[in-house]
Amino acid sequence: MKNCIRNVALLLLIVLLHSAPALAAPKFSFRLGHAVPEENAYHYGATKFAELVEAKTNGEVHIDVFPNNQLGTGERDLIEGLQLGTVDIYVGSTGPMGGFEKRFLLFDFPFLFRDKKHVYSVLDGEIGQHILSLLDAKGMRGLAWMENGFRNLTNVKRAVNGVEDVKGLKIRTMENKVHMAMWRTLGVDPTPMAWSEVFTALQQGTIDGQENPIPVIYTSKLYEVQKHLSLTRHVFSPAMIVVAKSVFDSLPEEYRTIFAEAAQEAALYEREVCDKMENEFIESLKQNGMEVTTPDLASFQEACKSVYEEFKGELDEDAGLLDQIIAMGKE
Ligand code: EAX
Repeated sequence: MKNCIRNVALLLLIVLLHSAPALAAPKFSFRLGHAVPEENAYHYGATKFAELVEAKTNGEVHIDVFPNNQLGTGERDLIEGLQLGTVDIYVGSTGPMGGFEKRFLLFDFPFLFRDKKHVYSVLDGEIGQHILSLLDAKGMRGLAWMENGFRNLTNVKRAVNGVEDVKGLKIRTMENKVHMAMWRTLGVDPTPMAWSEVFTALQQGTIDGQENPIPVIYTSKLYEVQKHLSLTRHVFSPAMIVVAKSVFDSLPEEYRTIFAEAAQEAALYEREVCDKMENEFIESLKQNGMEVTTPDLASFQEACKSVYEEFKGELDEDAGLLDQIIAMGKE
C-alpha cells in the first residue's frame, strides 16, 4: 500500500515539474491597445501577435490585448500612450502618426496607390522600412506593416457619383492635415475627430459622414447611422504594430528578435483577414440597408491634385520618396 502511495506521489511530482513553465508567472507582461471592435481585422492581428510571442517565449512574455479604445480615446491618444508609458504596444492606422513624425504623411496623399500590390511593394520594400525606422527617434519601435485598407466615403445625405456630389458635406476625418486638405479642396467641411467619438456624432447629426475602409465601416456598425457608401478608395490607410521603445529596449536580445518575427507573421495574417473582410463586407453593408455607388474617380483625382504641391514640402529630405512611389505605381 505504502509503495502505491509513494508511486502516485512521485507521478504527481513529475507532472507538476513538467507543467511548471506553463504555471510559472510570466517574466514580462505588456498591454496592447487598439481602437476598433474585436470583430475588426486589427484584433485578429493583435491576438495572433500575442499568441506567437507567448508561444515563442515559452510563456515568459504575456501580452494582454485591449480593443475598442480601452487604453485611450482614439488612435492619437493610444500613440501618445506609447510615449507616456500607459500603452506598451499599439496596433492601428498611421492616420495620426503624421503628427508625431511628419514624414508619415507620405502615405496620406490622395489616390497615391494604384492597388494593394503597389502598396506592399512600397511598405515591404526600402521605403516602408525607412519610414518605420523614423519612429525610433520618437520613443517608439515600428515592428511591421498591417492593413487598414482603402478608405471609402459614407454619408447620410445623398448618393455620391461624382466630385460635385460631396460639396457642402460635413465629413469627419482623422486628425491628419493632408486628409483634411484633400476634403477641403473638394468643397467639403472636414471635421477632425477621434474614432471613439464618431458613431455618436453621426447618430446626433453633428456630422454628415466619415471615410474609412470597408472592414471598419462594417465592424463599427456604421450602416446603423449612414445611408450612402461611395467606393472612392481615395487613400490607402496602412496599419502598424508599434512597441514603446522603452519596452522594446527592456527586452533581452532574443526576445526583441521574437517580437520582430512574430510581428511580421501576425501582420501578413492580418492583411489576409482584412482583405477577405473588404471583399465580403460590401455585400453585408448592402444587406444592412446601405446604398453603394462607384463614383467617377477621375473627377476626384483631378480635383485634389493641388494637395501634392501643398504638402510635398512637409516631407523634407524624403520628398523624393513621393515621386518614387508614383513611379512604382506605373511599373
Ligand atoms: O484605424 O480613425 C480612423 O478613421 C481609423 O481608420 C480607425 O480608427 C481604424
